[in-house]
Amino acid sequence: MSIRPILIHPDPRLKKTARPVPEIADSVRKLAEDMLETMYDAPGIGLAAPQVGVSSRLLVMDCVKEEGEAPRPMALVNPEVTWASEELALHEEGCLSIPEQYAEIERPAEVMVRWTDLDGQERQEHFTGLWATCVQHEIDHLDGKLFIDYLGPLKRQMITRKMAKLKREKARA
Ligand code: K2U
Ligand code: ZN
Repeated sequence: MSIRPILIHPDPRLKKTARPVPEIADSVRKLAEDMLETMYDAPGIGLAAPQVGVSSRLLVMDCVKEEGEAPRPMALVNPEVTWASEELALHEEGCLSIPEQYAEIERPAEVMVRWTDLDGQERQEHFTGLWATCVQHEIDHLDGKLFIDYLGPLKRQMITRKMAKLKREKARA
């Protein structure tokens, strides 16, 4: 298991549409394992492969936040939203690729997602609450979309400039 560096916006690799995973090889299981370790270390409750520089349709998440509740690490390969509720929900979102920036984002409150798990089994689950927000945030990453893309152009530009400055300062350090 290894912790992988997380790409920081702006980065063209975060804007690419990721390619479907052709088969569940051991390399995919290893990547998912590394992504979960990287996510817990961040800490975060979700992580998509493009965020660690791999342009493949794989995401991990564990949105269990209650202390004492057993963690529920999930790895979704080639995930697809097959149904989304009309009802919308507003949630404050952040992103491990856009550190320290948060905004209220509106998304369908509930989604049905179909994916292949690491055993190669087809799965389908109905997500609500924070799980629904998170899985939609992660699937957006697979399509090269960031939560700031839902903001107005001025706010998005301000955040992008702030991140670019942060990266320049880090590069100088
Ligand atoms: O994709 C990522 O960057 C991981 C996000 C996922 C996420 C963002 C917004 C809402 C739900 C999930 C990170 O977990 S950011 C840290 C975080 C943790 C809890 C709630 C919001 C943000
Ligand atoms: Zn994110």
